[in-house]
Amino acid sequence: MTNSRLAVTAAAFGLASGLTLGGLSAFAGGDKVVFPENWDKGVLYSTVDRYDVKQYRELWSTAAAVEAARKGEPIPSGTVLTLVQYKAQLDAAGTPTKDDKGRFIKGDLIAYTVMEKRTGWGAEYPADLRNGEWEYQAFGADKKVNEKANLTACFQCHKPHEAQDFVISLAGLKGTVPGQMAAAPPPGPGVVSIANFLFGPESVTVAANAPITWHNTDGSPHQVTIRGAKVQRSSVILKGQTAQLSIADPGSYEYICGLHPQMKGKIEVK
Ligand code: HEC
Ligand SMILES: [Cu+2]
Repeated sequence: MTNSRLAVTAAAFGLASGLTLGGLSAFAGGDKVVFPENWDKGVLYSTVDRYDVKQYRELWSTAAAVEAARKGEPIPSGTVLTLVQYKAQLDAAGTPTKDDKGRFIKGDLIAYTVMEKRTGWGAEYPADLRNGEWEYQAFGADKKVNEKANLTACFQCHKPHEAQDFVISLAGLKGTVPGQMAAAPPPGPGVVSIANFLFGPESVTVAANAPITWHNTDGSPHQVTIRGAKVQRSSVILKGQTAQLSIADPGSYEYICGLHPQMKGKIEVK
């Protein structure tokens, strides 16, 4: 009796909440990822200032993965990548304060997100969601699993990065993050600069089929994703890099950053 009532409730809830509940049962694989107690014994391979959420983030890797990536070899089974989220320290106006290198300053620890790769993992997932042999898990500052985390979203957001084994910060792991900024393209009607997690100007007007150029000045990667009947995605744009897209049909288009969906811009095609 109790069991069948539970089943009915779960089914009804599943209909109402769609992906989330489906996600919980489909992604029970997250339980395979235990808290990486030795995360800070590995390699700190990158830090990220997140202007959008006012966080300072550290990206840690097990040593063997850094070694493999720097030799151009595949990321080995047993790799654990730990993203540690801290609040950025803020001034009285709520703006992140910066150190003498212009970087955010670490405040309170908020949470950890972890991805772990092991031979044979992920085989049970549908192809449109599977991230190779990676599993994902989220932990609170207390190192306990964050039961409210939507693990489906981890798979969805990392999925477009299949060509780099789903590791968005792979350039950092390889140590190929460009230290020197490439020259910014000369200003023009279709040129957008990305700085501090903002597109500037926010709105551009271009002719049909004319190139629109984005130049990233942030330490964090970005990826332009234009919405419309046909979704267009740029490559992942690292610091100092540019990417170009063009649109054939006149109209108004909205776009976001595929990595930070709260970043928004507009394109008018005449
Ligand atoms: C909205 C898109 C998005 C979602 C959802 C997302 N990530 Fe990520 N993830 C990123 C971006 C972008 C980076 C690069 C670092 C940064 O900007 O913070 C990243 C980096 C990481 C890294 C460091 C290795 C790498 O791939 O660069 C780990 C570990 C990670 N994410 C785990 C998770 C886990 C676990 C979840 C789900 C709880 C998750 N992510 C959900 C966008 C996302
Ligand atoms: Cu972005």
